[in-house]
Amino acid sequence: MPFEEIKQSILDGDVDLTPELVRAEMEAGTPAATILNDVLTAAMDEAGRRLSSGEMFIPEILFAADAMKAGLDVIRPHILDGEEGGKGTVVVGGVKGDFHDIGKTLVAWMLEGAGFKVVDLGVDVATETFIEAAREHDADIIAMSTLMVTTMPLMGANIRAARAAGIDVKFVLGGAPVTQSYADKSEADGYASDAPGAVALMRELVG
Ligand code: B12
Repeated sequence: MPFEEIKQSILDGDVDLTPELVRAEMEAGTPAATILNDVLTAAMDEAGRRLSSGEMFIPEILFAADAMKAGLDVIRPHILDGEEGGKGTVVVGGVKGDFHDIGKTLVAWMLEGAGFKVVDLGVDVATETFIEAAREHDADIIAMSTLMVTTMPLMGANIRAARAAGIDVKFVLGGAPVTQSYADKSEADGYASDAPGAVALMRELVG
């Protein structure tokens, strides 16, 4: 079963075999979105499960993340939907103290593919950096990502700080622990649970 083989190569942290297998799967006609959701993301979910259960440790998770990114590189040109309609500038970043970058990067890529101008600040982004970048690039949206409950409150704090600084942008939140109800409580303008949802929401917000 090729899907299982690709997942295994990610869990093994094999940065050479993973892109090779993903390329073969693409050539066999499997849609990029299927590979993204059912294989690459599923493999990272399994890595997370194994991390929680003590079957995998942080260094192995890092290798798995690198293998997943090598697979993502192969499908990157195919997950950009190229549809018209993305307009506006989005500043994207992971909040201070959070180094998880895969989901945030995927969101940034898909926004770019949808026609948005994207300023990707990376991860571990300080409040002032979000604010300065939004000013400098005259952004329409600040999109923040976090994967940890410990750093999640920073999202609300960043929104309050940016509004207090007089920044006129919309705020979109995302990342595994984030929920619509947290976004509402933080007075964000929106939340999406995945990258395609992020694109649809931001199209609506700048529409
Ligand atoms: C890979 C990984 C790592 C790697 C990160 C490598 C990298 N370059 O990113 C490393 C090894 C560095 C790491 C470190 C740690 N990790 Co870690 N990690 C993961 C893991 C296994 C996978 C994350 C991932 O990449 N998923 C795949 C991507 C595609 O999914 P995603 O990020 O959720 O993104 C999607 C959506 O959420 C959404 N999205 C994401 N961002 C945004 C933004 C916007 C605006 C929108 C709209 C949408 C959106 O769209 C994305 C695409 O569909 C998760 C477990 C899991 N299943 O999530 C744990 C996990 C997130 N890590 C965890 C923890 C605790 C840590 C550590 C503290 C170590 C530890 N003690 O376990 C450190 C913290 C380091 C730090 N300060 O940041 C916990 C967090 C628990 C919690 N809820 O608070 C998790 C859940 C594991 C667990 N079960 O305990 N980790």
